[in-house]
Amino acid sequence: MRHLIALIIIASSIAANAAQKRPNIVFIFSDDHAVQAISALGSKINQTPHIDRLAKEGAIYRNSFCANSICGPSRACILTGKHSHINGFRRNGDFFDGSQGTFPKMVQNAGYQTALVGKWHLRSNPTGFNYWEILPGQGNYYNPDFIQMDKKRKRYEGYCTDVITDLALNWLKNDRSTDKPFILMCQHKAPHRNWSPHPRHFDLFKGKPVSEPDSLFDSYADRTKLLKENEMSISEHMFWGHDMKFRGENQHPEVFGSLPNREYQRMTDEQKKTWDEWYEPRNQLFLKDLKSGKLSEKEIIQWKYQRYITDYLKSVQAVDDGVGRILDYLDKAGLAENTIVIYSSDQGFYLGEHGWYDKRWMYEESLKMPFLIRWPGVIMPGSDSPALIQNIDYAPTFLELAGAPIPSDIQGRSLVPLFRNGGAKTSDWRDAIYYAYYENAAVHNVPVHDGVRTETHKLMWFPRTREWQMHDLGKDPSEMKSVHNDPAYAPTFAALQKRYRDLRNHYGVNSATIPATRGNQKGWRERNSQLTKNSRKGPFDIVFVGDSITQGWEGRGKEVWEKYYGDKRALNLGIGGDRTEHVIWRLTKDKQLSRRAKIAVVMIGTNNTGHFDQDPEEVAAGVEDILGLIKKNVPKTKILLLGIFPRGQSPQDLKRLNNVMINQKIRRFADGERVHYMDLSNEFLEPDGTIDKKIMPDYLHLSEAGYERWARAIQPKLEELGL
Ligand code: SGN
Ligand code: CA
Repeated sequence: MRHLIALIIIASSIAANAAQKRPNIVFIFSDDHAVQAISALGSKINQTPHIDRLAKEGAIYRNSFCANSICGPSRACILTGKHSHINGFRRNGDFFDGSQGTFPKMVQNAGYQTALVGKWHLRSNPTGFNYWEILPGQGNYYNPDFIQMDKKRKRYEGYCTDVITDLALNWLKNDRSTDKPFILMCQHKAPHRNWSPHPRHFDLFKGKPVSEPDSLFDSYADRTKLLKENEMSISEHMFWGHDMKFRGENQHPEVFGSLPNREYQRMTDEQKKTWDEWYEPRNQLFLKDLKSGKLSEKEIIQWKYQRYITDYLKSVQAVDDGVGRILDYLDKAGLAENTIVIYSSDQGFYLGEHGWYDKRWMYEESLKMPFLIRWPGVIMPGSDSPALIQNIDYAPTFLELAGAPIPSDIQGRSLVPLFRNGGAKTSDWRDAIYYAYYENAAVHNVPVHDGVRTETHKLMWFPRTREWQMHDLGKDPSEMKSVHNDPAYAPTFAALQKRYRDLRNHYGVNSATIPATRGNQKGWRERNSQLTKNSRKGPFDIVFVGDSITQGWEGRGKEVWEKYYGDKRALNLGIGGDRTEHVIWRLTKDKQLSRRAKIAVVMIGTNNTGHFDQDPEEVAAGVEDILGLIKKNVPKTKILLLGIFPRGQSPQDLKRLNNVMINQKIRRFADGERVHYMDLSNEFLEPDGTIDKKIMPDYLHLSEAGYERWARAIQPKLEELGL
């Protein structure tokens, strides 16, 4: 009994201490470090003793996920606590709006010092940091340049992972003021492609080939047909110099892509010498075997895998060394006790699973993010949490730790209640996470998809092919066979679909408003760039914005266009098949309609109805965003918004009914000044509400007579608006 009381007193004094003194936070964050390459999380192929220390002295979160498995987006989710479609950074190459609410600014306001070193990759400069020093873009492994706070670049000779650790330690030791709590974000480039190790790790796997994952030779059967379109396979998408570290010209274009090793080009002569001494003899040996023809296709892939995985794991090793140095310093400086240390990485990575490197897909290996945390006195050493956590949770967690208020529009949840609960789920914790990947038409050719993951199952949706995919993670942890069609899983499938719909609602995901490119389709790509070019010729008297019905002014509507607009400066911005989200993309990304136009005629949305039976409310929001963009991009332009034309032969046509409802909503966007609205339905409908083929041959697109009616109907309004 006495012991118990003593324990309670100690425990409560630890808690009181923690409450009084706000903890420091060291957030060590790497790039592309998969959980399969952390020994504390079950790696079978490497040892990470220093990262493992966090697990021993703190907690691991096994069910830790990203919201969008790609670099910039993951970082934007972390900074804002919001999903990509809300924080606006959906794909690499987007520009992060650093004026929005981010946790660094908020903890700074709450009295924290904030520091950031290493990879950033959000294009805009960091905001909310007392000190920052970042890699430009992806950064380099050897002799990296860093952008300084005065925007100048500075080159550090040495190995990037070590340089970043040095800079972090230097700030801790020399630059911060000791009278305030701090958060330090130490963000490595490693082990990102092209996986360039430090010489001290060259011999790490000498004579010990790394074991291969079971799915290295995945045939991509029994899942979405889009799997086969990937361009991230070890068998086909490894580059001669860049990935495989051969020198000179690609001697085997039939086996390797051609791209030189740019890291090698950055090395000093001495670094090159050390590098060559290790790589060259091994390369020559392989090339000799390859030339002699004695290697089977399988053996070549196996060699590529070994080269890839060993370089990757060696790059990881330097990160682990860096974690060790930081933990040592915290011990020595007496900071360990009141400093929370977190290790994480922007997303996971394929280490040969499904035959891949890279990430992006919603499969476990890249959906997962490592999350290890040590918080002496609060988190029980050795805890292992099953709770589903996500990178949108980090911002609210940091805010709570700093004693700052958590804004109500943050979508993630603070993890602090879990930390205080021994990692066990609180009863109100989430039962599923939502994931969305948006990079259509990008490197590695992974399709847009989204989905949900519960503790036991995963559901994915591929809009391009309109395919569902579902996995029972207990029975099929490697996700080799979709069971969405299996009758035995019908109730689970229905439940997951409901969870998917509800979570999309919960997080405000409306694909009609999320800019989307169709750049993976050649025809679209070509027309789009043509339109972008045409739009530069402005100013215009009149511009038509829309889909195939608008594009048709160049087809069946050609002569009518000539008659009505031939003597005007008129521009057609219609692309067949476009939905609201594609027009939004065009108006933002390609800046179509950035030149002055007197009048913009907008008619869009029938494809949202036709392809997905999308909810009228959602489509209307897409139209509203388009109006907003035009208003913003081309001030003074008057907008003539047209109700979506009727479709389908009969008035009972379900898609037509959807359009009717959308029109009921969008008519309200007219303000009588900038935006004017007209519904032309009566021009195209017979008295009984049917459609005559003479007007719409396919009950969707207009005939020449149809275009005549369109032009005639809007002419008075156009004149009123100044045409
Ligand atoms: C680079 C890599 C890709 C990688 C992306 C995104 N190619 O483009 O393999 O998927 O970065 O990575 S490379 O030729 O530059 O190595 S991310 O981590 O920044 O999202
Ligand atoms: Ca990354």
